[in-house]
Amino acid sequence: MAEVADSCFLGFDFSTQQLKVVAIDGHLAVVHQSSVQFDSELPEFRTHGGVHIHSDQLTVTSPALMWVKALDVLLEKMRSAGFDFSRVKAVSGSGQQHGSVFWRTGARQTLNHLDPRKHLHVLLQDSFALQDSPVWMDSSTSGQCQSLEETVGGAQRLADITGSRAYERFTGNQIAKIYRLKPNEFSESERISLVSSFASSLFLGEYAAIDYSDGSGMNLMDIGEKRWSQVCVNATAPALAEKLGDLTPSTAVLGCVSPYYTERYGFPQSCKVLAFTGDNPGSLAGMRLREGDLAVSLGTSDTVFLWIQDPKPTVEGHIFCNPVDCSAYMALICFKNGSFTRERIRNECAGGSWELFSSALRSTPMGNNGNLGMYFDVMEITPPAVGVHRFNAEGQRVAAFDREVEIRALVEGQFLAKRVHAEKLGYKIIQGTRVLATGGASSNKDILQVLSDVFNAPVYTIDVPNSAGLGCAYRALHGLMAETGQSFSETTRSAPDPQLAVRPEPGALEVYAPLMLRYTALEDQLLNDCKL
Ligand code: XUL
Repeated sequence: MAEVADSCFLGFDFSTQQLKVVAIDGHLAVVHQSSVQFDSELPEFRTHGGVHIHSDQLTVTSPALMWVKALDVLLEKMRSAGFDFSRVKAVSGSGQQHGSVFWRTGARQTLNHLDPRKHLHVLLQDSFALQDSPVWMDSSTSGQCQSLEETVGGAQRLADITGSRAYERFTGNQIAKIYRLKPNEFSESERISLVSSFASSLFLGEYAAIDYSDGSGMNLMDIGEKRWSQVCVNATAPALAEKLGDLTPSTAVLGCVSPYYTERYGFPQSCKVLAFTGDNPGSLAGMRLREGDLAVSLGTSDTVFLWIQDPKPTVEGHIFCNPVDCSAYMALICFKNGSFTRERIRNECAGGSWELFSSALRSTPMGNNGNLGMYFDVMEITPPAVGVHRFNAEGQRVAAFDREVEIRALVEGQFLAKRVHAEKLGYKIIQGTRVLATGGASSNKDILQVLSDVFNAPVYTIDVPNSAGLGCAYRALHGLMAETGQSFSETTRSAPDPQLAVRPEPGALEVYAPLMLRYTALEDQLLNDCKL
């Protein structure tokens, strides 16, 4: 298709700390990338890491208008860089999962009539009933979680319906909290979007439906039936279903871009908007995950995800609908203490230098001579524990490690947790298993070496660190091809394969198999201590 070859497809990623875009051509080659950092480029919103942590330390929000302004800045940057918007045939994107945007009554009208002479953030400044959107880092909704599980018939029952037990960051529990604490803002809202469907609404000039995959992160959707679960919606807030709107398959074309983009930036009128989804589902697409692969994303949060056909939800981890194949699912485990914690230890133990951090990993042995650590700077999701816990080879608690030992203990502890919890979800490492790494820290070979050793499997990376944006650019292309019945894997067949980064060191299995058992036992002990 010559027309497709000359075309361009955009994937936006509204993540916690920045907004990014990846553009690919019809041959799947990346032709443009840009980003806007919230803290440094939009300092007027006074965020730290893209968020505001409130004084209770549990409530975490981001200004919805900051995300809108970031889109203005990004599109202007692309224009200044000479990006030719007239070639864009389709856009899609992703957003940090679970976050919610409360649109004020009347915002639909505003979206429908965007004046192309003005910036979006000027046009939409009065469009949010809640200025500060709850985001995935929030852990202030324990009460709501407890009450939802009780109403539905327990944690496992809720997981059977929605793919997850009640989690504090999941959107339904956040909405229940807003309904209770801010009833006026709740009733002033005519639509509640996820960050992803909010972002697609900006492009459509109309409220966009929530897609099945990101919708699975709300504790509100029946993931088998792919519709809102009546019992969950009713338990969350009154008349919620109408504020949530419809759900849509993640592979659906939602419509064409609003005339705003045609007139202001020169997008073609026919440019399609494909359903936006969550950033982890977007990464699954960007990594072109195959059944049997395990993907590890090393970002603000660290996540592990797997492609599964026949899900069996448990009270640990999450099952989401698959973003590229509506008949499949994905499993996801999220670890909140990801790059912030690595950066803290780098600052404290390596003078802020990744080079020194890496050399500490190179100069310490696999297994760290039995020293093991768990570093939960903020309340962790998996396992639900907080604080820094260090154990020496005899299993005794110690207050501190030497700097180099601390660095290895952190990285090993983070990866042991990932393997232990992936295996609890039924994942098995077999001959041919690939660990696919993505996210900021995936560019550090020494960190990847530890990952490879702990999993005793080769680690692959993809060239573009922004896998969610890339995945959504692929999804945008697939959205057009899907009309011809083509599968996602066929559409992306010619994309560059992940590159082998590192292989496990000889002897890794012997070192880490017993450490996995020790880690599991120490984690159990920690959780028991927390309950006392
Ligand atoms: C996933 C999760 C995080 C966010 C980060 O459940 O909460 O990975 O999606 O953007």
